[in-house]
Amino acid sequence: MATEPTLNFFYFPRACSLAPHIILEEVGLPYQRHLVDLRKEENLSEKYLKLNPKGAIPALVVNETILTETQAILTYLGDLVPEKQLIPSSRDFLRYRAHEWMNFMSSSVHVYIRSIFRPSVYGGDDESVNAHVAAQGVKNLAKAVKVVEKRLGDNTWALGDQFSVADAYLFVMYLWTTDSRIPSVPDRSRWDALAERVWQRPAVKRVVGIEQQDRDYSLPNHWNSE
Ligand SMILES: N[C@@H](CCC(=O)N[C@@H](CS)C(=O)NCC(=O)O)C(=O)O
Repeated sequence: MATEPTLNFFYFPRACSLAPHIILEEVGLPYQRHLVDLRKEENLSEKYLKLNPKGAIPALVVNETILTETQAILTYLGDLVPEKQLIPSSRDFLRYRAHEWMNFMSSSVHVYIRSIFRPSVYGGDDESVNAHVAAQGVKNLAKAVKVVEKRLGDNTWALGDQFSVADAYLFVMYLWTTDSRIPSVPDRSRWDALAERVWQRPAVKRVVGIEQQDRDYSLPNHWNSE
């Protein structure tokens, strides 16, 4: 491999940044992690906004250049170490399937769950409007869950037989679906099984352990969290 890039990663525990955090550990190259505490609105600090005007995590600084958006970071990291086969090459149609999954996670599932967790992002200050936004979010999520179940089919991983960046993303969105703020979610036994397989990976247990030191978050009870 050519000279390894210097990687600085900005994250918050159990946020969407968990997906690239997992892949950074899977990749195995050195990187520096930087907690951006969303509870303290550190993402809106002058210093962070100078780095990332979007005021969001994740962000990955590659040498001197910032890359944002979970899907873009996952793609970059997967391509960084092709021998790990974390994302198929452009000669393989499955690469586009990986993008299909990742884009569905970022543009639909994440957005629906955000509308439940933080309806004011869409509804503003009006409580009754926000109640409608959240209720619609639950309905939208239910439809998306059914799509995920159908598309997973009998596959071991999102792309078939090989773990990929798409699975890391599906893992995080699955964790969010287990949050008590979501009143109901349809049966998602295939997604559940996939998330549990992701959880069994040593890199994933390592990252979750690291993140839980910053902010304790719960995992599904039936997972063996030894
Ligand atoms: N489209 C972006 C969304 C990033 C995003 O919304 N990140 C959340 C955490 S999951 C965040 O930083 N929120 C802070 C805020 O909106 O104030 C991506 O996929 O990376």
